[in-house]
Amino acid sequence: MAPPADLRSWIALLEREGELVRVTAEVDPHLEVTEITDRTVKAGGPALLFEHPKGSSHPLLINQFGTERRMCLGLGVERLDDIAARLEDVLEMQPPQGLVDKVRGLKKLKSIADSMPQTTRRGPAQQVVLTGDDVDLTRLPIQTCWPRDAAPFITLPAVITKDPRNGGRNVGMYRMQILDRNTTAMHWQIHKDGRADYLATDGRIEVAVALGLDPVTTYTASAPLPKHIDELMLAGFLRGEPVELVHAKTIDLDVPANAEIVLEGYIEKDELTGEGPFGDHTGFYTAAEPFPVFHVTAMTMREDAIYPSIVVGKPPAEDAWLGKATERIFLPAVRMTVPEIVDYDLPVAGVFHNCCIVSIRKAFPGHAKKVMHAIWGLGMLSLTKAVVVVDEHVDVHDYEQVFFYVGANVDPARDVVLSEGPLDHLDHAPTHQFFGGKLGIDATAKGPEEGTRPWPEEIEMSEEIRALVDRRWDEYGITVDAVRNGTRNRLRTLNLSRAKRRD
Ligand SMILES: Cc1cc2nc3c(=O)[nH]c(=O)nc-3n(C[C@H](O)[C@H](O)[C@H](O)COP(=O)(O)O)c2cc1C
Ligand SMILES: [Mn+2]
Repeated sequence: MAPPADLRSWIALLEREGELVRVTAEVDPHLEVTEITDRTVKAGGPALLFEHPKGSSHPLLINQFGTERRMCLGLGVERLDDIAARLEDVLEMQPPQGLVDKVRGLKKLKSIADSMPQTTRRGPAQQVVLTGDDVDLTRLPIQTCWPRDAAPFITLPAVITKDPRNGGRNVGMYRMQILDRNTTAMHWQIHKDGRADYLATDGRIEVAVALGLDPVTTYTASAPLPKHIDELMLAGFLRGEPVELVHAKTIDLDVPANAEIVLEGYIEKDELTGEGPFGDHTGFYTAAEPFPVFHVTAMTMREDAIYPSIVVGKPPAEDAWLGKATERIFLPAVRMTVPEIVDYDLPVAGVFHNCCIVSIRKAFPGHAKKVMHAIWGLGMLSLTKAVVVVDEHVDVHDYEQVFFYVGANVDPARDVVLSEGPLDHLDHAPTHQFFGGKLGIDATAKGPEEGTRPWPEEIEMSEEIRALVDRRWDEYGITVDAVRNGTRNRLRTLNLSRAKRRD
């Protein structure tokens, strides 16, 4: 099934699938929406369309990505791993062998060529054009998420810039603190591409912010692509059709034609403002820090535009599934660089950068340590604070199993690596911001060259007896299903599923 073409068809799909509740009661975007959403997300509940947010005539959509099912619906796939398979196919293209191979190769190349964004003359995003004094961000139902937040924040934007050196486009998701009717802060963290575009500017950089996109394009704004890759190209590839762009009204940038709302404007190189505090996905308030000021020169929108939002906070929050989508979609790219990696898991409770569990096909002494250092050198994964390495047969998504091997296979004097490196901009734990300690735990089985005594054999029942018990099961009169299948009563992968069981 093709992913939805815009926010409206996405909302219609959610409604048809029983995945959306329209809230008709008047609700305050100041804290009240957060409390409702947080309870709904943690219970695995539906997307919410607040039709009458207090103080605004624009409806507010939230929790569109709050469950695995909705994340998959939004990306148009059955399972998140299906996307990885498609990407792997393209990434691992080999020179074609025969005619059939050539035709297949051409199809793949076409899928890449068709991913490039296309420009059109008109788009619904510009049905209404407000400039000058008519620009007024307070028309939008922008949430103040948490009690100590400095102001209302735009939380689900796709921020578009061009690299002043080569014109390459970048799209990223960066929170925006409302300063007044037509200015906001721009939270470009130190490791991000948006920040790099800004730093490469002499004076002024033009910026466009798209709000209310089709789910694929919204997702790609959060995807950690290398600097030179346009996020809109990934969006086109995932959608199976190009993203359509229209030229902005007051600046020289193209913006998604299907957006509900677009903010056009600019940032001056050295104009900074105090940004924060903001209750972020770390589960803590991030302290106030200087960030650039965004001046809005035009606000364009659809008639009856719908404003999209997201609440982050203590995990699990709605961003859990955006992160899980990235984990799954980027596995082939990770494997391209480190092919011995079988799978990896970034626990939601570890807010993605605090912990990475990785399974490897171990082939030589010290291999687990090699992989730790590879992770600490790989794109945004380099910010990972703790890496746990297990053998290929361990299911990295089964935390009980992982914990078993960490307990059973680790001699801390031999298997723990303490290192140093860059850390997430928002990590409050390190003594210095941006930089600090790294922890690696090698929970693989050790070989003789790694200086150990002979490693014992793991307990496994013989195939023969398992087959016998399968055959005879009914004779035993034990009726518990889980026991019959020999499956352990596993804790499910994500904390989200545990929350779901509460209802
Ligand atoms: C809901 C949400 C909010 C985010 N807020 C910020 C933010 O305020 N600042 C930031 O630098 N990154 C933020 N991120 C992460 C970036 O969107 C992500 O790192 C992305 O890859 C940045 O794009 P870039 O690599 O092209 O700069 C956020 C992600 C999500 C899902
Ligand atoms: Mn980027």
